[in-house]
Amino acid sequence: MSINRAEKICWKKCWILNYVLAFLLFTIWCFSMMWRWHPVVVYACKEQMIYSQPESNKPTRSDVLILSPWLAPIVWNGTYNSVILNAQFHQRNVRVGITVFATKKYTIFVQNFIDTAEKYFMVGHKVTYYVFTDRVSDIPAIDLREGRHLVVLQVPTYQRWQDVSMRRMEMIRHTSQERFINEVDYLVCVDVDMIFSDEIGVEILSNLVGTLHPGMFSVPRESCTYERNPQSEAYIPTDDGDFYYAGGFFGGTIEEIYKLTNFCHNAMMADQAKNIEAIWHDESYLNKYLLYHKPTKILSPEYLWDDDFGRPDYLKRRRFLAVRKNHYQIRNRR
Ligand code: 4GW
Ligand code: MN
Repeated sequence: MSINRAEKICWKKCWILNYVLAFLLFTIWCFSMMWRWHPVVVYACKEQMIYSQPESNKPTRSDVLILSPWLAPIVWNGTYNSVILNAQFHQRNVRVGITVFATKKYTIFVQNFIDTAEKYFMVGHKVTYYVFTDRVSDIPAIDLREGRHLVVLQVPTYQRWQDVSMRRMEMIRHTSQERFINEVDYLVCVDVDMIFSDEIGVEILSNLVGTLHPGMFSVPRESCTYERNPQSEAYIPTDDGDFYYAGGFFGGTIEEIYKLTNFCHNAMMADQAKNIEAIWHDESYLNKYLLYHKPTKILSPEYLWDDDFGRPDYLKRRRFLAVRKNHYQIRNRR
């Protein structure tokens, strides 16, 4: 072989090597781009979240109880991380229903209730508002964010206001079987004379949820305004009771809400047959139920506050606030 030919082969080899090298570099670059931009890879990235590590020797709150004696969390600001919780509930594609009753003049509360809920309630999750009313045409059309719906359901008018409040249990029970079970995973049942004024998210979701009444916070059990008549189905003896739960905010899975509302409605009907009505109506029956069927999560008064109770130190956020109402105007006239 002549020297010239050997040189030619050597050059050829070099070119091939260069091509192989360039190809390798290009492949590495492609992979690095894919890692950043490819949707599948991006999705995988999402699974890795950036958040501060929980510190095993540092309690999140030391001024309030954050765990019940049956190990149900009591939800306070500072005790949970929304980044983690949102990712967990998004993974499950969870659907949340929220029920409110607005009969007679209480329809005036609906607009503000929904407007503020759009800003603060379960943002980024699937939400259905169920508005129960006897005045369907009074319910305004409201612009909702993506993934959120409004369902208006016609209900009868009850003359006595106590019946308006108490019959909510019967109607929630009925609708649980009829539609909630097919449409949502969790239900949140609240008063309508309220506005959202700070975030309320998936931290409140659990099998069975009760809320600490802002006016009965840390009151000894014997002073709680439970029903004390032993003849009533809502009766709670003075040496019994854990917390006093508010009638204006409870929740849970549809199955648990069905059981709760079924108990409360049946107990009310049994009392009615004996000509008895518990002292705080549906709230008294709710307290009886939650005493013997312990909630799996308890919401602090951040989740149901009334400024009439002031601004105590332990209250870092006011998430859901009672609207001051003109009782005479709102209740007494048609
Ligand atoms: C007295 O005349 C009334 S009317 C007391 C309650 C009434 C009422 C209540 C009403 O006419 N229409 C109505 O839809 N409700 C629902 O029951 C509404 O969802 C309201 O939030 C819930 C409980 O009543 P409330 O908010 O007046 O009770 P408090 O003052 O204890 O939060
Ligand atoms: Mn209310």
